[in-house]
Amino acid sequence: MAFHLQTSDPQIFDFICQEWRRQNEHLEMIASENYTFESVMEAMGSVLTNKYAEGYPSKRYYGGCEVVDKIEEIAIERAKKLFNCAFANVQPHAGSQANMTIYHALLKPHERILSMDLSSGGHLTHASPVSLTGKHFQGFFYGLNHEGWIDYDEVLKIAKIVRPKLIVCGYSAYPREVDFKRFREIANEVGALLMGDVAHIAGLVVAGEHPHPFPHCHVVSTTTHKTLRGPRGGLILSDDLEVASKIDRALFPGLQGGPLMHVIAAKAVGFLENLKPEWRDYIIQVKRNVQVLVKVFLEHGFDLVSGGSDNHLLVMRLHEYSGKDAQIALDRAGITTNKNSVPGDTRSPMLTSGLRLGSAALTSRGMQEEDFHFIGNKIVEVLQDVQNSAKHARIREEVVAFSKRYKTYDTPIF
Ligand code: DSN
Repeated sequence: MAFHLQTSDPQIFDFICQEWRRQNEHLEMIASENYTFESVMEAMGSVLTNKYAEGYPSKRYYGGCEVVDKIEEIAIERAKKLFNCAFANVQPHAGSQANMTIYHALLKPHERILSMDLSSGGHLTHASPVSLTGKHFQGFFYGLNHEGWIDYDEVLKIAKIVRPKLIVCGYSAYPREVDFKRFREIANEVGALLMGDVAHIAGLVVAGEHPHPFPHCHVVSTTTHKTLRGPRGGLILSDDLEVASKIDRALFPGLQGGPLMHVIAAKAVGFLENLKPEWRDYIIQVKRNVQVLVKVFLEHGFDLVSGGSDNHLLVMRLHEYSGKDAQIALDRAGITTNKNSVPGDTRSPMLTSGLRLGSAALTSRGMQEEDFHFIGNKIVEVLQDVQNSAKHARIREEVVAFSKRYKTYDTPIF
């Protein structure tokens, strides 16, 4: 197939081909990444990118929005059906914007947010001091107990002292289930609103494979690309219509300008996939595949935060070498992961003492338990000899040969 890009900008075309090859040949184990559907990429690469549509369906600031209005309405309806709630805003460009919108809608400047600290698995936009969210609002934090679990009594104790306006639950690196009901009880006890950031677990939630944030959360944010496997983007959901109208105004005109209609169409396409009965089969496989990794790592004496996993990811606590060393060694072997801080980490965020691994992307390529057994053992071989580049290069040959057996996409672009 000939592509316009190939002749108009061969340099960028070549880099896209290189990245396509990388995605085919490597084992993608970053817990927040996935291989989206071809249909999603087709919608994203469409003429919809040309259209400005500031506002909301039937209330736009531009003419010619009759088609994109229908697309956004479909995306909203599918999101509401998927999450079984009364309101969805499909316009956030990313999860960060979704979170900022929620704070902008529901809090006044400098009001208090209580969330999990970064090193325990929280997110920058959960009022971390280095994020705008931590400068405009006051962030207070809870962590994990020594075994790596949320201690809900401890959260309540902190909430009683802090008296936050908003409590955030839902994380970037927490391998266990979130008890939204318990969080709501805590929020009620201190008169706080409860926000669920389900970016990592959204695919599991809609499959019925993780407890649901509704009816417990007042508002929920998510990304659409991680375990949902849709396009890169954000989404805000609520069952409370008072919260909903504040969210719409806070997002536009409060925070964003023109919505990305090509991405909104792609979100709709992704949601349709998530609504299919086979979505649950995929998520069940994602969870089974993580369990294989847990078993292999525990058998080889590795230290896992909380001792295991209930979801799509696990976090390994490293002792003799850093997360950075582990990530680099695995990169050399063709296995893509990310270093991650762990509770009580004494190394800097650039080094860390942890490694986060997820199974969603490789499960999308069709890999199953026996494949994850092979992968787990390759990871062990690398980590048992983290400085041995020659050994990593040999493992890389095996990994590339193995990886090529599982298709990603037929063509580098559409
Ligand atoms: N970058 C995402 C992750 O890796 O979890 C969070 O924003």
